[in-house]
Amino acid sequence: MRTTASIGRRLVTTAFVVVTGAGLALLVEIALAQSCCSGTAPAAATSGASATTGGDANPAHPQTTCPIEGGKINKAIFADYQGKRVYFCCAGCPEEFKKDPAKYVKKLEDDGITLDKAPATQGPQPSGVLKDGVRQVDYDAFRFGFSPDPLIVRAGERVRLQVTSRDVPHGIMIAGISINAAVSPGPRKAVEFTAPAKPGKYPIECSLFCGIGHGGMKGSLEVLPAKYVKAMEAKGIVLDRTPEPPPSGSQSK
Ligand SMILES: [Cu+2]
Repeated sequence: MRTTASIGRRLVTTAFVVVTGAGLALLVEIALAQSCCSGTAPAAATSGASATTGGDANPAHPQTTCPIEGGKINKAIFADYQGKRVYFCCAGCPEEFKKDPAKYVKKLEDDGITLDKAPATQGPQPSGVLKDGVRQVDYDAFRFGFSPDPLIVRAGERVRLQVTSRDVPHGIMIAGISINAAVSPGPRKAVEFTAPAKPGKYPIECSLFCGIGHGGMKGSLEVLPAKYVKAMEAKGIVLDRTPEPPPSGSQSK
């Protein structure tokens, strides 16, 4: 006798696909809900913020059907394309949509549908907080690793690590940057450097023998391309999760 316990379990996966072509940054956020068409997933509160900047002939109306399968949309399943949000009926639909998003968006809009605006999404987040133009990050060394890992900063910015060790003395050495700082348990100590102008991953190693796992004590510095940061900011996407307290609820430069 076989028993199949089917738990109504829903899993939402959010995948970011950032494609950067020549001068074209395309951000597609796909949210997949495994509760396919039988979807009992409660549709997110509909804040029908459909602006009416549409054409002349077609009276604008919000999206109600899936452009892929034609079913009733489930607002938990969507993809963002060029600032527009497209909803689907089934978990598999976003995959199909991704093959030619422009085609589906055009079709929807040709049908007089005003798509919801995609909310500003966030890409990879720089670590720590920005304070007086300096990125400040509490950075821990421990047997046998570093935290946060990766350490994420923007190209060319000034970085101040407030370092400490959770156990024994370590050393922080970052490839490509003339940094080799001793780190001891106790109060945090500031270690400053300017992030490389060249984006990419820079290995971080412990430079002080700290035990049997010393050789494997590695971390990485991830430098976000200035171009990427600019492109995100141009879209009104604020990359800092914890920016300086804004002067007045406005978005900065
Ligand atoms: Cu170490």
